[in-house]
Amino acid sequence: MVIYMGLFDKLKNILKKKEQVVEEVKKEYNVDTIDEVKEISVYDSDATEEETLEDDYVPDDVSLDEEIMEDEDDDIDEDEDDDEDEDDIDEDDDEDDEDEDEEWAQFVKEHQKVQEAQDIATYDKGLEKTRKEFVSKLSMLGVKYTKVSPEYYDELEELLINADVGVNTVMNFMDRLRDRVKNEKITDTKYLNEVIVDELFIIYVDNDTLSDKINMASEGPTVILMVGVNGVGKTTTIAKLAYKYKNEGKKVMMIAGDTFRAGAVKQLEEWASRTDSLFYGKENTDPAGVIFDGLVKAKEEDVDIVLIDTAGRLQNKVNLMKELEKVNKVIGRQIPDAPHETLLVIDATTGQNGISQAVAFKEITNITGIVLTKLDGTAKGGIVLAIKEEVNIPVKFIGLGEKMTDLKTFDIENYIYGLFKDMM
Ligand SMILES: Nc1nc2c(ncn2[C@@H]2O[C@H](COP(=O)(O)OP(=O)(O)OP(=O)(O)O)[C@@H](O)[C@H]2O)c(=O)[nH]1
Ligand SMILES: [Mg+2]
Repeated sequence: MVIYMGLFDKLKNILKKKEQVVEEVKKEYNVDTIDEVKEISVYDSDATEEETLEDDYVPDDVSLDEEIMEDEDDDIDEDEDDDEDEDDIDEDDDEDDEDEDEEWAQFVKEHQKVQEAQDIATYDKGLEKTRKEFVSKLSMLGVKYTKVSPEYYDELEELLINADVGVNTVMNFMDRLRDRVKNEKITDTKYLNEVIVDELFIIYVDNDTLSDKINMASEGPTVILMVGVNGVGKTTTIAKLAYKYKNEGKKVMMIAGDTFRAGAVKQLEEWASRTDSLFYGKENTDPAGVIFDGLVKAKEEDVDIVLIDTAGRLQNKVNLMKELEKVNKVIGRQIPDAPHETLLVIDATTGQNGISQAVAFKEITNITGIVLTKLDGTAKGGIVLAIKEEVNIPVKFIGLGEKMTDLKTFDIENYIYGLFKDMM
């Protein structure tokens, strides 16, 4: 039996440190909000973080395929030129590369702290609705009932369920809470709030076999397959991921495996061009075929990260399973061990429905991680905990807004900070 006493104090320290990072960066850059610092960071991409992810735009140019072909020709020309170059010019190139590497390393270091502050600020902002709803009500509850009572428990239970923590999770949680109240002889609800935060945190970190790391290929392209029902945010998440990996200096390609929905291919193509990623797609064809051809290209182009979009219809489970089986087979034939990740995208605003989707998808294909989108649009941020306990697949990314920079690696500490910072 593990005793978790004192965890709350540790959490408090973590939260204090987060606040410190934000304050330090604000001071360094002499700004009032971290948002203003964003202007200072430089990203090597056409798309700015201000760009939002509308899904209703009409792309002005359709023939990106041709562009990729042209790029390829350019590359070949360059290669030929290189061969003709003198040796010393090659060396100069190497030195230039080293300088560039050093510059890049410096840049990364300088911005690491800013990035951390930005991450914290994004969690803070993106979880505002949940914080306002859930946490402020929790505090109010402590004011309404100063002593623990059956009525207090009832209202607490309702609060948690409304925050989409999930019925089973809530039941287990309430049992543990009652035990602790009994064992630790807690009567004061103000102190109980600390125990609640403690226990919610434990739900997530307990039995910590879940890794939120993205499984990267040791060699060759890393293939990330995105699945999920209609409108959850698959395509825009691909755009955000492309933006993230481009900023990390990776060569990114998007493959349009959603060949059914009108406009889906063009939508992705537009995102490829905005994020300066390579693109492969054809409308009205078999997704597996497109993916096959796309992966050939990805290998030829020595791409680091391949992001594959898929159609989101779950009208028939058997069909979807067959489709995904076929897609997986094709991917595995092109690149052994791929897909390296199959990310299920869930819309947090759909609450328990999202949990059901996760359960259904888990049955038909090997989901390696979850992307929880639109957390900014809901007061039901407790869904993160429900996913952990009821689906047991790690949440790898969360969407906290519509900007390119609003997709964040899931970080339990930042999440706890975003939820409970006002309580500390
Ligand atoms: N507020 C907010 N909106 C988001 C987030 N992620 C995605 N969206 C919006 O959700 C809408 C649907 O996103 P898409 O990426 O087109 O969804 P999809 O899963 O590809 O949809 P289909 O291709 O129709 O299956 C868009 O308007 C996005 O801007 C998020 O984290 N926060
Ligand atoms: Mg889509």
